[in-house]
Amino acid sequence: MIVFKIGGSVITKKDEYRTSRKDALRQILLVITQFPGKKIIVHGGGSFGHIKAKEFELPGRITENTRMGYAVIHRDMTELNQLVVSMLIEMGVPAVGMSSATLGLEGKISYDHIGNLFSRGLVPVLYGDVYPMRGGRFGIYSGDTIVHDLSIRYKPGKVIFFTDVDGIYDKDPKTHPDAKLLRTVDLKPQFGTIQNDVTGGMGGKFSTIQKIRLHCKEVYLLNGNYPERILEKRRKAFIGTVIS
Ligand code: ATP
Ligand code: IP8
Repeated sequence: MIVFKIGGSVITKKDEYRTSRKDALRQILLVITQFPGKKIIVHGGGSFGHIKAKEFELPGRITENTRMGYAVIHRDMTELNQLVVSMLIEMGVPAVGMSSATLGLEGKISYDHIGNLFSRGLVPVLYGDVYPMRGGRFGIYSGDTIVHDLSIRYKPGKVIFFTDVDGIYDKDPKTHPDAKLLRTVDLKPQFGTIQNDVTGGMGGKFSTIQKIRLHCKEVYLLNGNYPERILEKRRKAFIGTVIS
């Protein structure tokens, strides 16, 4: 089984509210469909999630403001999910969207439901979303955390992350032109903060990947603007980061 995480940084314009990058998304999905066998697809929020989360101060306590934020973000994330699902269906994939807004109060996905879809040959498409927490709060369940939970449950052979950069660099490549792509990570990189991101950006992703790694053989990070790079069979020629 392979788990794919399609980053909001590549399928949306992260600083333009609710703006998708349909061509990039289509190219990524075309590559994903070339992988035989069982797969689960997860996508992030980009400008459909993070901008309003910041504006409405989510995650946070339940107030009139966060209640409205919850509704807006769930609507927007569902819209992005439907775009992903519709493209997959047009490609002949029996994809089914599933929100983490239906999570239990502990913030855990219903694996039973995923398993039921899975065992019937359907392809679940999950996404980062808001969810109700215990203790009078609303939470945000990041797509990266979903990938972690799925990894614990399914122990995938590979986990593949697509973002808008070539992989993990020694420092943020957007602000440091001399940043070096790390083919594998054996030092602690520096991570830049991202303005429109409430779930930790690449630094948060890196910590989650360390945990994912305990449950799967290989984690790949590559640029979703060049998704075909993942099809390169020779490990040395692959442009991206591999953590194994
Ligand atoms: P989303 O959470 O919306 O799904 P994503 O998972 O696609 O987004 P981001 O969380 O936006 O991705 O992280 C990608 C960004 O991380 C890049 O645009 C890059 O500028 C930034 N970044 C910061 N530090 C680093 C680093 N050391 N190596 C690589 N990218 C970095
Ligand atoms: O983009 C969070 O998921 P992520 C989505 O994978 C929201 O971190 C709602 C901000």
